[in-house]
Amino acid sequence: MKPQLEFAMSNGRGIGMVEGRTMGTKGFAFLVGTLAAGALLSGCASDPVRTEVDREYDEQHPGFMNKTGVWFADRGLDLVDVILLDVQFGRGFGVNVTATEYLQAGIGWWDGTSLGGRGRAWGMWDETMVHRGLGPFYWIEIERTPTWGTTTLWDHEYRYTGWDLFEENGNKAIDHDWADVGLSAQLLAIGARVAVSPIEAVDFVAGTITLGVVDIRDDDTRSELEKELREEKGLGR
Ligand SMILES: [Ca+2]
Repeated sequence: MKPQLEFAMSNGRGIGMVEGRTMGTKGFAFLVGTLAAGALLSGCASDPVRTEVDREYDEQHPGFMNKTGVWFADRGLDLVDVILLDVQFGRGFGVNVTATEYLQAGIGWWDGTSLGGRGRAWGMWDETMVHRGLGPFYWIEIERTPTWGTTTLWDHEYRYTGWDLFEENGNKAIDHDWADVGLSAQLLAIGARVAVSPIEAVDFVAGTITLGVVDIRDDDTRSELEKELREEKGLGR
């Protein structure tokens, strides 16, 4: 400020005028700065949950090594998610062949206990199931109650009656995703089921090649944290 005034005086101009112009420039710069900061802040404020997710994720997994560990764990779980496999004990009969929900064939009635895994969820669950159909017209009546296993298995409590094709997608508890390929068979007291999920395979590959940026199934550590926070704040997704 002072050197400018001296320069102005040495040029024989009025101090007030130069001072006014100087202040004016500064005022303009201040205004632009304020507007820019405001725009930046309002940009962040448009999704406060995301900011909080970043903060909490950093707090829970500080440093490069921790984040790398989480990334490997997420990829492992994504890979496990590709396979659904269980053995069944109970009563009934049935057979089903699935090559996506658009191409199925089968019939059955079953009431029993399953032991195995539904992706990253492992343990035992009771299941009753009535199913029959051909092609895309496949009717299912299913009720599943987890009884013992990993905590993730408790997300798989499920009940649905209707066309298999019209099941809600994106929910891991459902009978299967539209793209699943697999088969199951039950006879008298025992049964087995095996299926693979191409969608989970795509999720694994996408998470691997994008270093975890893309999470199609919304099931990585960071996505789960975001879901938790949104639920806490009642914002849903
Ligand atoms: Ca994933």
